[in-house]
Amino acid sequence: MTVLVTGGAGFIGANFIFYMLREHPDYRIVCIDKLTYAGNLSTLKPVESNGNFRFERLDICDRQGIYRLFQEEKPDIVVNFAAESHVDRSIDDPSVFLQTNIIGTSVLMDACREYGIKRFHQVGTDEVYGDLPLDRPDLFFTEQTPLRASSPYSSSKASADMIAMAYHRTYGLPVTISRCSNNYGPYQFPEKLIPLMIANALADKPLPVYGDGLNVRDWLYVEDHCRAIDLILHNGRPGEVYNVGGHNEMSNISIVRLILGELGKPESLITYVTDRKGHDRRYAIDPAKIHAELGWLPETKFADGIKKTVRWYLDNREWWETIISGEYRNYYEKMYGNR
Ligand code: TDX
Repeated sequence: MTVLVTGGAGFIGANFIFYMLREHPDYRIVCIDKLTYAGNLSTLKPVESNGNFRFERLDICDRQGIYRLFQEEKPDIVVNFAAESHVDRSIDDPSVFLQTNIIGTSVLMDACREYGIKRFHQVGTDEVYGDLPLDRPDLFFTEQTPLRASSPYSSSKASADMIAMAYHRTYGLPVTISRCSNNYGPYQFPEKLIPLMIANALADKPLPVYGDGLNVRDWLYVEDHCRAIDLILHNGRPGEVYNVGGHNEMSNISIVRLILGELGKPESLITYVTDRKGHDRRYAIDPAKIHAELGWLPETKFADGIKKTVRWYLDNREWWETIISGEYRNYYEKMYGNR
């Protein structure tokens, strides 16, 4: 079985590769990644000498390159993690989001049509459903919730989902889609809430909380997400969407306080800054379908997952300190300098 993993040098893709090589030691994993700012080859160091692993630097928008790779590798399964994923960057400049997330996905699926495939899995996001109000804790996103994306990022992901389903219906491509809630864990790029707050707290820098800090996200440990995708690949039904999330809603401010507590840093570091434009209020997944059909439930409790994550960032300072000392510094200045 050959699995092509796109975006495998990014946070969730890399964790998925580790998971698959561990759980399916007889599978061949071919990873492609454009190596944008968010993709880091050093992340894949632990598997680079594994005989069942191949890496190639390749953009999913590069049709010729993708077709050549399909000819060479004849993948049985494609799992598409490759995406521009940071909402704030998409507000600053949507164009690359549309290019990679929409056009790139269609190029991959064209290659699947051309060369044949057992499964094309699109890694989606709960953000395609828009947001829920804070005062209706009884509401959750189900697979039937209408798409109502708010940001350029989430609308590009919603577009990709619709195109994937169109390829299923029109060409019979065996497509599945997962829509997961916010992930956290090792190797997450420090522009995202949890690693950014850990890095700032360790440097005694202000922790920039957007708006009133009461926005709610539904957090899932990355390995639980990887297991969900593995189950969908093997037992999920083509043409189906599976929501993935663990009923673990938390406000941003409570996460920030928890991180400060873990690190023994003072709450005086918390700084409220201008809100994100169009900021989604609350995400909350109803995972009933994946639980009923595939038996999936999250295994890592948030209290344990966040401890493991903080520990990982403490033990792997070189990984993220290299990142925040480079090009990312310009981004940070631009986003937070005058906020
Ligand atoms: O500095 C910050 N301060 C802050 O208050 C940052 C970076 C974020 N926030 C808030 C905004 C959100 O309410 O924290 C929350 C989480 O923010 P992000 O980490 O940027 O994630 P989010 O916008 O929720 O989107 C994430 O989850 C869904 C991923 O980035 C997406 O790729 C995924 O699809």
